[in-house]
Amino acid sequence: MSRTVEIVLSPLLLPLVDLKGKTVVVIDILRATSTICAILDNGAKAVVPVVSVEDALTYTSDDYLVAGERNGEKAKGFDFGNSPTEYSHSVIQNKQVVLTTTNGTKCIHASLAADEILVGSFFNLDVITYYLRNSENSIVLFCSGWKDRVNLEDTLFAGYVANNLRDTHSWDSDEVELAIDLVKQSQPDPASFLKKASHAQRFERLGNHGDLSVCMQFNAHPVVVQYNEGKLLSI
Ligand code: 3SL
Repeated sequence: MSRTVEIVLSPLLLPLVDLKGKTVVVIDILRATSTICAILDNGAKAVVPVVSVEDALTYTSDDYLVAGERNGEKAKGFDFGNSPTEYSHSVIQNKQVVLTTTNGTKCIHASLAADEILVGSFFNLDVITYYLRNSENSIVLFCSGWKDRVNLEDTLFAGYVANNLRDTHSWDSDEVELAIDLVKQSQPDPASFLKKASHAQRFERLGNHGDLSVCMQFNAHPVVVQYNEGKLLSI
């Protein structure tokens, strides 16, 4: 049977898509899924995505680091925030990172009906493309957006992935066409293109001048990240 690609541009649109038997790639470029790739590539054993700050704070053993943000800022009582730059090898080696974020970790939990859940970011673009090309499943690229609104950076990444699957997958979807057009518009410098994104502007207001360009480092953390029984693991 032929394999298809769909793009979900906002969590509000997820109910329109049947996830059964499919692979979902959750995308939150700024910054949850970028940070997850960095954490696992830098030597953590696992990331445990949880929905609420309260759930995260129940992980009190020394094996766990509790991390994440609300509205872009480190949540109260947490060890770490949600910047990929915080997670060096020496800090997280052999630890499990319990992570809750405003949008990204919620979308991982919203995808549980799928056959498989993966995490996508520019950090793992090539390896995830390779993995998806060789998978038997049809694919749903699920953009986390910002509080149910569509955003540029997740749509752009979905466009990159869909474009890379042209030879192996088909689509009948204006969302896919739109996302691929965005890739064309973003050339030759997609990181600069994203400076106008609302979340990039939010970072500026919060004094975060670095994470946009960090999260746009293509293939800097080449890990395939899969959700398995409550944990995200590098496979
Ligand atoms: O919404 C999320 O999941 C976060 O990635 C948002 S932030 O970039 O950490 O502000």
